[in-house]
Amino acid sequence: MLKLYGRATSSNVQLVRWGMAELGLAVERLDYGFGHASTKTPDFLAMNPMGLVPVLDDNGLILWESAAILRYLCAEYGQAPFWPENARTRAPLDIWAEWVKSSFTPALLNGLFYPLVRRDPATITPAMIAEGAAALAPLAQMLDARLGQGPWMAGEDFTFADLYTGHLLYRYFGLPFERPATPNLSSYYARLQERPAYRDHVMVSWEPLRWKEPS
Ligand SMILES: N[C@@H](CCC(=O)N[C@@H](CS)C(=O)NCC(=O)O)C(=O)O
Repeated sequence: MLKLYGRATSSNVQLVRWGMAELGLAVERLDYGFGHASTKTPDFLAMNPMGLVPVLDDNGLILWESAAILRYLCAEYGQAPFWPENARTRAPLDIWAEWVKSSFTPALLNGLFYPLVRRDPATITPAMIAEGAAALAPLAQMLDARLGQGPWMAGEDFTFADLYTGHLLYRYFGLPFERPATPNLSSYYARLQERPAYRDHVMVSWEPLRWKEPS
């Protein structure tokens, strides 16, 4: 059986775990990372020299980096239209997968999630949050424009691109900051929440990650 190392509260683990559920794959998930088993042991570092989750073990094939893991799972176990075989069909969708990882994710996590959840609130000012929100707004508007009437990133078909795009929206819509009006993105998020796998594996409370006064 596939083994996934990583805590359920990690957005990168959520991306992979949700993908596995959409692909109908059985998996044993092991709690590693913040608040759980250490990722800095020699055994773990031998799997992922970065000492981060997620790590996938597929029958001895060890993979790390969530985006690469998910692409592997789609290529190995997925089929069209979820994972288009034709490179010319897949590449325009893959742009969005890459863009979410390289642009939307750091803007959301570094600009808002860490300051609002993971850092000492005494060190955070309203101006910092406003700056984070202003940097993220045009990116959310790009997604809104791409989605149009949807229903999905590819149009009619739910594809791998929806995993990359959708997995951070629970944080995007759940954090307390000012968002621009994005009607297409809002209705897309409502549609995602109708998927049991999204509710089970992405809509996971981040409260265990909240900053605590050192004891
Ligand atoms: N680029 C990596 C980032 C992995 C990453 O930053 N993982 C975080 C959790 S989201 C982690 O392992 N944090 C340390 C910990 O939980 O102990 C990926 O996409 O897999």
